[in-house]
Amino acid sequence: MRELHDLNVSIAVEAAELARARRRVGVAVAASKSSLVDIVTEADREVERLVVERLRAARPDDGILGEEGTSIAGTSGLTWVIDPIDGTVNYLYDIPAYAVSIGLVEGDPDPATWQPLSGVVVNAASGERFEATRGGGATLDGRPIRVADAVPAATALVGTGFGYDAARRQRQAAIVQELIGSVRDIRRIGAAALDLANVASGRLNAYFEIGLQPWDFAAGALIVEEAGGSLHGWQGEAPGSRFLLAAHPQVAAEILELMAPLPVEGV
Ligand code: LIP
Repeated sequence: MRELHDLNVSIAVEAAELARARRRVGVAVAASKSSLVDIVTEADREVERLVVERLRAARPDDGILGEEGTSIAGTSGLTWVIDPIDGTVNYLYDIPAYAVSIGLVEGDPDPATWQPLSGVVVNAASGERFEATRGGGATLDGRPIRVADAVPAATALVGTGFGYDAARRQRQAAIVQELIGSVRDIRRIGAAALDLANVASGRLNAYFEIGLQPWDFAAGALIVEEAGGSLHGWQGEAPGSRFLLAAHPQVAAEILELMAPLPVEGV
């Protein structure tokens, strides 16, 4: 396990350096995906290519799932789940909140069944490195991290996010409108991997989002759990695209209660 995790860390750090170097010389939109505002840059693709190349060389029998299209079935029973640049819109606007996120899971890259083993999230702008191994705890730049102590929801700082479809964003905003009066405040940081890292390091009391993809949270979810936090899906389901909440277990219970009457299913 140590060897696999060290491989994850070294590749994520190298990938973050590439993303940072490309950011320095300027970034352009290469294409849009699910909507006009769901953009991909050439750097997203280049960073994914680098990560895949390194993994294929070191671990030819493993599977790989990447946001920018990589989908390789493995024979080893292990799968790497990659978001080459999470927070791509921040990256385009040079807002220093974008990250390389690499998770290693046992089983298929399906959040309902996978067993996360190793997770690394590197903020490519600041260089901060969040990491965890199953049962090994979570660290930031090598120092142990823990979720913040439990607080009442009324004083909880809550992160969230919005999708690339305008109508969906309006439905997501309606959920936030219902919740915002019952918590300290809302933060929209723009990168799920960093939102999860912020929960794990006590910079947020909670984070929830509807509509995430497996690569957005494959690494960050393990980092939250290993920092003493809990992950929740909607109405007892596994955390996933339909709904994901991360927080200290007590804070999560209160926020789930607050959100129970809200039209989350329809988002
Ligand atoms: C982003 C997520 C973020 C979400 C954005 C987008 P991307 O991922 O990290 O939480 O709100 O809509 O999905 O597209 O930058 O990799």
